[in-house]
Amino acid sequence: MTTSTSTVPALAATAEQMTCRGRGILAADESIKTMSARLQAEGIAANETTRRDYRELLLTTERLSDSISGIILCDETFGQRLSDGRTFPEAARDAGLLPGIKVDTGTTPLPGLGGALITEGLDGLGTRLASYAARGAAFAKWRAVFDVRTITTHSARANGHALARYAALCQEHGIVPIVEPEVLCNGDHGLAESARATHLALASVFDELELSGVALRGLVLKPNFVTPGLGAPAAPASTVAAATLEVLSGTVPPAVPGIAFLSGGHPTADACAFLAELDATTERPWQVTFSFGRALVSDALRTWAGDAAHTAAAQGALRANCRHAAEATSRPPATL
Ligand code: 5MM
Repeated sequence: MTTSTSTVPALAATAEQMTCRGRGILAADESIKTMSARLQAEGIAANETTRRDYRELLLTTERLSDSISGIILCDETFGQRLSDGRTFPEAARDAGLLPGIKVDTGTTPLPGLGGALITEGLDGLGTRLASYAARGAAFAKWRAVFDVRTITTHSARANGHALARYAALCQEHGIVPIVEPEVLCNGDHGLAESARATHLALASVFDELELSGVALRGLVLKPNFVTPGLGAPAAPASTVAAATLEVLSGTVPPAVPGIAFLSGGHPTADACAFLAELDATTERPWQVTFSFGRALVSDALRTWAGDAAHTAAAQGALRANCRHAAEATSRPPATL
C-alpha cells in the first residue's frame, strides 16, 4: 500500500480541520503508566475503570467542540466504552470531535549515547493503523522526546527517521500523522539551548520526512515552544514567541498546514500567552494552534478528584481552559 495522490487532498482537509482557527486538539492520550501516576497524585485509585471514568468526564463536557477539533486517545481508551455503551471514537464523532490515537509505545535509551532516547512502536504498526482506521481514527500521534543535555545529531536523526516511517505509514492508511518532536523544558537551561536543540530536532525530522516522501500537506506538526527551562528565570511571552518563530521559520516548510503546540508543563496562562503572541505574528505560513495536555486537563483532574459529585465543576474547568487556549488562535496565517 502506498499513499496515492488522490488521498492527499483528503489528508490535507483533515489536517486543516484539526488546526483550524479558534480550535485546537485535546491531548488525553497519557499512557497507562502516566495516567495512573496522575490519578494517584490526586488521591484517586488508578485502575481501568477510573482511567475510563476520567476520560468520559473529559469527552462528555458540553460544547467542547466550540474550542476543540480533535481528541487524542491512547489504545486503552480507544477500545473502551462510555457508560452509555458508545465507544470513545464513536462518542468523539458524536460530540463533533475527530478521534485520534497515540501509536508509539514509549521510549528506550539509545545505546552508547549517554541518555538520549529513541521512541519505539514501528513493528506491526501497519496492522494496528488498519485496525484503528476501521474503528474511526482520523489521525494518529507519535512523540519523540529530547533533552537539551543529551540530544545529538544521531539521536535527532534516529528519531526523525522513526517519525518519518510512522508518518508515511499513517498516510498510507488514510490517517493524518501528528508529528511530535518534543524538546523537554525540564531543567535550568536558557532560551538559547532550547532554540539549539529544537532547531536540531526539527531540521532532522523534516529531512527525514522529505526522504520518506511524506506529503507535508497531510500532517500536523506538534512541537514545543522555545522557552528557558522550567527551573530557569522565565522569559516574556513576546521573547518566547520570537524565539519559537525564528526556529520554526528556519526548519518547517510552508507546505505544512498547521502547527499545534504542546504545553510542556508550562502553566495554562503561560502556554496560552505564548500561543497568543505567536498567533499575532503575521509572518508565518502555517496556522498555529494548541494540542495541550496538562495545560487543559490538570485543573479538571484536580477538581474531580475521583468524586462524581464534582464532575460538573471539573468539566467547567476543562471548558474554561479550552476556551482560553482557543481565544489565542483566532488569526489566519499570512499565506497558505
Ligand atoms: C497526554 O500525554 C501524552 C502522552 O504521554 P506519555 O506517553 O508519556 O504518557 C503526551 O505525548 C502529550 O500529548 C504531550 O506531551 C503534550 O502534553 P503537554 O502536557 O506537554 O501539553
